[in-house]
Amino acid sequence: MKSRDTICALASGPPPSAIAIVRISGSQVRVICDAMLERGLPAPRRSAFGRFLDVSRDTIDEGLAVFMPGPNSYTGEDTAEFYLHGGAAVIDHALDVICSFDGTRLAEPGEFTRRAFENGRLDLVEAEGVADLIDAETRAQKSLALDQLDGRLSETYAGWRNQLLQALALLEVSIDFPDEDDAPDQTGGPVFATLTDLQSALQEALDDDSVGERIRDGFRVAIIGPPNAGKSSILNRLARRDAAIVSDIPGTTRDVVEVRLRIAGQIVWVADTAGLREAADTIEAEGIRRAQERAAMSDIRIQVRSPDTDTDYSTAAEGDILVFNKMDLTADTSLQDGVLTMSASTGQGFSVLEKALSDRIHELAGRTTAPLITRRRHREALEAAMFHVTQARSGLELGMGAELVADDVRLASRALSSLIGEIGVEEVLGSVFSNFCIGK
Ligand SMILES: Nc1nc2c(ncn2[C@@H]2O[C@H](COP(=O)(O)OP(=O)(O)OP(=O)(O)O)[C@@H](O)[C@H]2O)c(=O)[nH]1
Ligand SMILES: [Mg+2]
Repeated sequence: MKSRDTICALASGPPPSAIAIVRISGSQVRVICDAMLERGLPAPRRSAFGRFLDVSRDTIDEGLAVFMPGPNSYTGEDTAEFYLHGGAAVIDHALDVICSFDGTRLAEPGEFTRRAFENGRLDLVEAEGVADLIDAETRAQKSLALDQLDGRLSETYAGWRNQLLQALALLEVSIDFPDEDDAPDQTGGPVFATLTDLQSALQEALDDDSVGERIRDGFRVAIIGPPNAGKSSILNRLARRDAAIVSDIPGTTRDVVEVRLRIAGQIVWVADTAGLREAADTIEAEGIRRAQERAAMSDIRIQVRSPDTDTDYSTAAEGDILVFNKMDLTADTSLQDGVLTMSASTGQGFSVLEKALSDRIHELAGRTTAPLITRRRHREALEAAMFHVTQARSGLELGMGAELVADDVRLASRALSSLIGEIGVEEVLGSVFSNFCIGK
């Protein structure tokens, strides 16, 4: 059976590196250590220095080995780590020898963590936290991942699920003894109170402006406005490189040109878009459609106008950053309040735009309502739970029977159980773990 195989992988970065860590997990770990380490299996959780040998007793390398017996290891199985010199030949030799043992093979991406999950060492939300921690580039992403990894998020979700299970138990009493006074399925009763609390907790979690998902995946900014206003020039200044083509021909940018930047300690995707006007041809029309779509899905829009375009900002929404570009071309800057004047050519006023953008991102990222949803999967599960909690609560208000209400409570609790990976997750597991790196 595949899952009973012993697995091994390079757990450190690609060679050459100062040190390479080769990780092994499974029932063959003791046998492998015994055979490959000149001094045999080390004492549990103590590092042991010595030579690593292949089957012909030739030296693979010298280094440290640590043995961590299951079930108190990362995967829950017997695990070993070899610390070798980080050269490609050393690593290949070591992995070849390890894989020559019976039932031993190279691990698939995320397979160590998948075993940890299957052996109850982590729940699914925590396992996703591991992947996010490894992928984290910003401090904000890192602390989000750590909150998830240390179980804080899972605790909240499991707590809500437990409240639902208690409500369910009470409803089942009502189903079994329908004629009791003070039946729990009354609007003044404990089930109603629980559902009311949960409804507002779930609502608060869902009304988070997607801050967690944005910190994890990046905030989105769109630069929009009429042709020739200098949108692409502004993108290039923000990116500090010539990411988009600039020309004096109106309608130069046709597709969305996106750059990934670091602003206010966050990952930010800034998109330059096609100038908005009556399109000259079908390609431009498609570009404009994409521009509008990108603007609609963005967290922040930079509305650019210039002396050679209209200065109408009436299509701007609240929170958009309004920019009047090419200030070097005009003395007339009688503009509405709050418009930033700048020149993408000379750089004048550009730092004010950068500051405005950074402040806005800082403000959006700071809108934290705990717990933060970090993935679409989580949002969908919480939305399903919210739907059924709301149904159950209005069922009670309408005096529907405990049986019908119990059905919704059960479905809400199932949504939360699947979120933390307790039930019905086989198809989810594949997609979660395939995004891990090998060796984790
Ligand atoms: N004088 C001056 N010219 C500018 C400034 N910003 C951009 N330009 C020029 O204006 C022209 C249009 O600039 P782009 O950045 O291509 O404008 P755009 O808004 O992306 O235009 P489209 O892609 O056609 O929608 C180019 O010739 C730029 O060099 C500025 O601040 N001052
Ligand atoms: Mg352009």
